[in-house]
Amino acid sequence: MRKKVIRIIGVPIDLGADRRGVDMGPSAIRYAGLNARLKRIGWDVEDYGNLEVPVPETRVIKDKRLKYLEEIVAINEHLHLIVSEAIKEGVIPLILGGDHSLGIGTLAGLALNERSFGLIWFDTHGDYNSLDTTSSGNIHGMPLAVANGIGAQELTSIGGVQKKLREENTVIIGAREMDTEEKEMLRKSKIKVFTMRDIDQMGMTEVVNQGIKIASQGTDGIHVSFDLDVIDPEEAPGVGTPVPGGITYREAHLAMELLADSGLITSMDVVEVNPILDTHNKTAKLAVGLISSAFGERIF
Ligand code: EXY
Ligand code: MN
Ligand code: MN
Ligand code: MN
Repeated sequence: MRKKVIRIIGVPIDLGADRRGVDMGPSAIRYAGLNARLKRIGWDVEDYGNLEVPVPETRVIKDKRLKYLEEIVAINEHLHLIVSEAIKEGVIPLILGGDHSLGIGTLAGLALNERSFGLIWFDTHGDYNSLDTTSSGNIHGMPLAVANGIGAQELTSIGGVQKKLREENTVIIGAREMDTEEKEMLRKSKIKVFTMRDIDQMGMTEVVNQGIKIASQGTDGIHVSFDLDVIDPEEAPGVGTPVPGGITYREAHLAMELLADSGLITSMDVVEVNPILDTHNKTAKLAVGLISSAFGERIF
């Protein structure tokens, strides 16, 4: 029986965010020893390398409400094909960011396949803004809305169908900062949002168990989208949009260990590691630890 293969795909994109530096996330995570760590826990690891990110020569912002739209469309068009190919070949795509606008291509690629997926989105933010609601114009604040068919046509049309995700199988965990209209839009959807208060009151075990139940109901597997800014900036300072009051190092590991126990993870992306804002590559090292926990590393 062929050992399960994890295919690492680097997407050094920083165009979806304001702060520069998150394009170095894939390198920082590789330098933190990702490949060797996954091999040590028994995985066959293929490294696809990095997608080409077209760095606009002049970095001209044509539309303030959709910054670097053309470049971000180009990258996510390419990414969705790579992700779809990985699923078709029966390997597990592990996408390293780069900012969360890459979630558009990942989810479009997953949706191209007949196997359905549930989605657990670990994030401080809702990433549910659209052309009409964004105040920053940063596309890393939009990927979940885009995957639900909401937003600029250039983004929602990547990968053909408009809606990539199933709202009733989609969960956000760790929310603690959302824009007003974004909140309204999310409330109108069937997406389940577990805020930091829910985690405080219910505990991470209960939240993740409920999240797994929702994401696995009638689906063939779970995609985990892990935005490092969900973790408290004291423990993960190297992120583009740090917000105090996040989940702890241990809560993050517990969540990944519970997901590993479920055996339901079929793909994962890990985003928003920004080494410039980090100390001693601490955030990338934490990302490697969390990925290892998600793929079965055991404490004992
Ligand atoms: N909601 C704010 C915006 O839309 O600009 C902040 C978004 C941050 C998004 C990061 C990826 O999680
Ligand atoms: Mn995000
Ligand atoms: Mn975020
Ligand atoms: Mn982010």
